[in-house]
Amino acid sequence: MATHVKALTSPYPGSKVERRPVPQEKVSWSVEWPEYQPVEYTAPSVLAQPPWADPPQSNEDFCPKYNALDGQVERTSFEGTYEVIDGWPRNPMGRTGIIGRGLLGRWGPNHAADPIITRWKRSTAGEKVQYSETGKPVLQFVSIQRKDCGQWAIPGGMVDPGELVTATLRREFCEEALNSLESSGEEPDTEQRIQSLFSQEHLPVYRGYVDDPRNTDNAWMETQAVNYHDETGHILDRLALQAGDDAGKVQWVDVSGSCSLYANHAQFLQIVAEKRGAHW
Ligand code: RP5
Ligand code: MG
Ligand code: MG
Repeated sequence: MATHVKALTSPYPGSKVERRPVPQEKVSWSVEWPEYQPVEYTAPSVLAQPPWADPPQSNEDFCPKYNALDGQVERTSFEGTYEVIDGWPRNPMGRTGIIGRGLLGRWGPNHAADPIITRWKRSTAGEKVQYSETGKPVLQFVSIQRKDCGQWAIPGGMVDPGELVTATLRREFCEEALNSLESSGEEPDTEQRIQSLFSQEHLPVYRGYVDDPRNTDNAWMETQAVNYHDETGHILDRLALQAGDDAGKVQWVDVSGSCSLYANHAQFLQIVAEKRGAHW
């Protein structure tokens, strides 16, 4: 990804804050722009210092180790070494029109994981459905509707400090698409089905910067997107999808070039479609 687009949109999510407009040709830090005056914004929910957020830079006890594993917090970037100017980490993709952290908890990279769960679209007779013009089979993926913005997305979430990414992928899918946080009496074979889905050979899809609308000059999203595919459809056919946590709705969605999704999630799905020889 060369640059960001959604990370330049206003108002900033969950607020009335307008970003300083940044023309595409001035996004890169290598372009001199002495008049650049970004607005500062860190959401009240972050300033309240919940456990998932760093303290303010002004806190004397806060000595983050940037570009390193800082205790349990991963502060390295998939995009290489990022600059830290006067103690402020700098977005590796360039200017966003906002300084501070916005809605993000961490200064620098905020690491997430995106589980892309797929199956083939099938007719009622069980045949794979092919797209008429290309003759390619059609993939479906589990999509959630985010409560924060109403956009459809991959059911991803933040990697907790010290958590293995494989655990985040599974946990977020269960929380957002199966409502594991609230479901009481689980079907006896649910656990077994989840286990077999996530223990299969998986396809690494993407690692790096996310063009997330919450990004700022000093805090940004990065992710690892991984595809777990149910080739026969028999693992997932009896898993009841139920939205939970920060997801308001969940459903199977056909993978295609007309998918309009949160951040740059559609790009991740395009990679999956290409690697699996599916319609896009
Ligand atoms: C996106 O935000 C990532 O790709 C991931 O899907 C998501 C993680 O944030 P939350 O869903 O926890 O808000 O940038
Ligand atoms: Mg979540
Ligand atoms: Mg989420």
